[in-house]
Amino acid sequence: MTAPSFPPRLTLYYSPKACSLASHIALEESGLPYVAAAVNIRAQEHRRPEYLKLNPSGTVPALGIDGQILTESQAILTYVADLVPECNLLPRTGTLARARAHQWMNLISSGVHVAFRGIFRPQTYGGESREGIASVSDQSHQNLTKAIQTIEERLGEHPYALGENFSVVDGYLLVFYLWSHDERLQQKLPERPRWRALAERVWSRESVRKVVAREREVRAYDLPAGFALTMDAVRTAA
Ligand SMILES: N[C@@H](CCC(=O)N[C@@H](CS)C(=O)NCC(=O)O)C(=O)O
Repeated sequence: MTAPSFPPRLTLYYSPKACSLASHIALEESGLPYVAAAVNIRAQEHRRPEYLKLNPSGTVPALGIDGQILTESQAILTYVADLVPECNLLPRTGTLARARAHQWMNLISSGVHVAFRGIFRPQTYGGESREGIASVSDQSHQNLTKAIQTIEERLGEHPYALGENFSVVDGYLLVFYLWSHDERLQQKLPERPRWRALAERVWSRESVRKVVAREREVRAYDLPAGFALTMDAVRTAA
């Protein structure tokens, strides 16, 4: 048997401003070579037979690794971080800090992301009836409000989710901070000053601006006030 090559051939299938942005940021931070392949959900590209053949779940992110496919943000973020231990994108395996990272990633995936899905696409959980949609949407706003309170409590006075240093968790948190400014939100969300401060810190990273600029060339999505980005400035920096 031949040993796996290093670095593996990596292809990230992403959609602009989707949860795949976290994996996109992690790859850019890793410094590893990778191909970024856009699968624009708004254009229904995730339902194309070519993509479904590659990734039957039809979701993003999906990471091609030497021809195999890995899905689920938490798995991808962990895999990428472990490819480059020298970048400290996650704490070492076996430490409490590592478990804390998974605690965060699970909260984001099963709490925050799921609440947003219930708001943006209530049919997923409530079916097509008007009552089902209204009930899921309302409950999801409540769940999101609770998740925001948890995020604010857990961040405490630390600059990053895991304490003093940037990790893949912070890129994951940035994605949903951007979502929390989406115009489709019909109810006011609680103030979230700590989450905002973290998002601004993450936004100041060159890797993040580069990735967002790349994604916005596929679909020019809105950014919250204060997250200005001119493509010319990013191209000059790149
Ligand atoms: N649990 C998965 C969720 C993946 C997911 O739902 N991705 C969305 C984009 S944010 C998607 O592909 N939606 C298309 C669809 O469900 O049809 C993860 O965290 O990676």
